[in-house]
Amino acid sequence: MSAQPIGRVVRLDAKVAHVEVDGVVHQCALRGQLFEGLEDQRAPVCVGDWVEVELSTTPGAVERVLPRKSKLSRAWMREGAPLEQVLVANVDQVLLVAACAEPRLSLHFVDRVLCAAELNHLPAVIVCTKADLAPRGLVQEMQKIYAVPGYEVVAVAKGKEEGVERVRELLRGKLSVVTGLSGAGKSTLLNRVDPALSLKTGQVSKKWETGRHTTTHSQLLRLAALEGYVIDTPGLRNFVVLRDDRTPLSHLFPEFHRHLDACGFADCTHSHEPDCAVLRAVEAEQIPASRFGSYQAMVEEGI
Ligand SMILES: Nc1nc2c(ncn2[C@@H]2O[C@H](COP(=O)(O)OP(=O)(O)OP(=O)(O)O)[C@@H](O)[C@H]2O)c(=O)[nH]1
Ligand SMILES: [Mg+2]
Ligand SMILES: [Zn+2]
Repeated sequence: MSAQPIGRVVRLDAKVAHVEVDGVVHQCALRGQLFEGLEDQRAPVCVGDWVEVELSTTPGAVERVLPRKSKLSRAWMREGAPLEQVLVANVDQVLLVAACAEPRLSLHFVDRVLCAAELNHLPAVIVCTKADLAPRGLVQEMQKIYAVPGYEVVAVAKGKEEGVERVRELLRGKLSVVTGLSGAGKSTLLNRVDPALSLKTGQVSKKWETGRHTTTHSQLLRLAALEGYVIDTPGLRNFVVLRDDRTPLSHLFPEFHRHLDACGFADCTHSHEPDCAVLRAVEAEQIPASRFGSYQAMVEEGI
């Protein structure tokens, strides 16, 4: 029996996976067997997946998804029980694009995406776009906050090349996913990194201060000059971290780690307990207040 060809999913429409095999993209249906035993999953395949395909039929078909090296997922709420929505698979890092303004910067959103990256052991970098629209001191404040857990913050401003060049360096030789709120400037940033991409970009609604979901599907793109790949994704509206039972939320905040052993109770939730080393560190400004605020909000969410 000859081995089935293997390719990578570069785009996914409702029921069709675009799979690149040896440089050629084939449209493939999803076999029913792929859905078996995946009741806790929103979909069996995502962009970035390596898959076995059958190409002798028309259309071709995805037969099997190969084990994932990494993934970035979130909770997809349906009838109360969260499903896992794997946004992308097999990426090396997360580029989290957060606009300084239009749409307004949400540190809660930033921290949730960072937690999802931590959960999947993916390195993450924050790119603060629209630095030209930023209130004074905002970029410096972001850099100060995220230096504590150890995330790099790159600022990108209209008309300035500096940050874009740093982003190119970060993307070189890797497969990266670019994610963030709609209208944050993900596609604009990628066009600046490599103008040959010619991605569609959109306006931010003045009334609602939200993007308009200009990018409608995830797409894996090659950065020829950088020998790398990126996945441009549709903007998210919100982000709920899908937690596993083995990882306490506090473990997803790197700057909490060195304090955890010093709490009075072994099962301290770092919310109300006396003798809590995390709370002490927040008071001593060793843990940024905004990070602790995000932690508390996620604890209250209780998913
Ligand atoms: N002033 C300023 N505007 C920017 C910057 N980056 C992006 N924009 C504008 O922000 C708007 C949205 O940009 P997009 O690149 O379409 O945003 P996106 O994140 O891809 O949005 P979705 O595809 O909807 O998720 C466009 O009008 C861009 O021109 C920037 O650094 N400065
Ligand atoms: Mg876009
Ligand atoms: Zn504690």
